[in-house]
Amino acid sequence: MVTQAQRDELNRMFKLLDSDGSGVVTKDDFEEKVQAVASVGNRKPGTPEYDRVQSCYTNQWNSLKKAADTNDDGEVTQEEWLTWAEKAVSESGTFEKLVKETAAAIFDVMDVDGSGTVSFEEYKKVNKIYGLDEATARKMFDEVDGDRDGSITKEEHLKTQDWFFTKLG
Ligand SMILES: [Ca+2]
Ligand SMILES: [Ca+2]
Ligand SMILES: [Ca+2]
Repeated sequence: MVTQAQRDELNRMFKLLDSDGSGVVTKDDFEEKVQAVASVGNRKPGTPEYDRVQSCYTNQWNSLKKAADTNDDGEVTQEEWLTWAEKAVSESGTFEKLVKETAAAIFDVMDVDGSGTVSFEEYKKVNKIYGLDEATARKMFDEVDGDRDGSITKEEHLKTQDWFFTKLG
């Protein structure tokens, strides 16, 4: 069983996944993110940087489809998402593993120059794609940047993913 707070959060995640707002999550939603994210670092098709972004989102879509597209029609509906995600949340470790894998992949995408850390400039640009304004991005960045040195390491980034399980669990 999941709590109402967890269900609200899962619904919010579904909306984030549905980039084009069509009401279902399909490969197109991930394609759209590839274009948007690649444009941030001026990563052009054909470059290794672009391939990195593309494979990140292709993998995310493939895992999601495999896990949640129960009737195998290439669309993950909100119902399919909730059915799978609620089950995964109640099974210890399953959902956590997916969230962490996704978070790690997103970190690599945010780290435009491949320095191993994410600066506020990088963070701001990628989060803009997800509809966050600069003030909100600043607030989130400061929360994630645990040692306040002005950059986010992968460890700091992954640590913040625990909130879903600790706060709502
Ligand atoms: Ca969609
Ligand atoms: Ca489906
Ligand atoms: Ca830091």
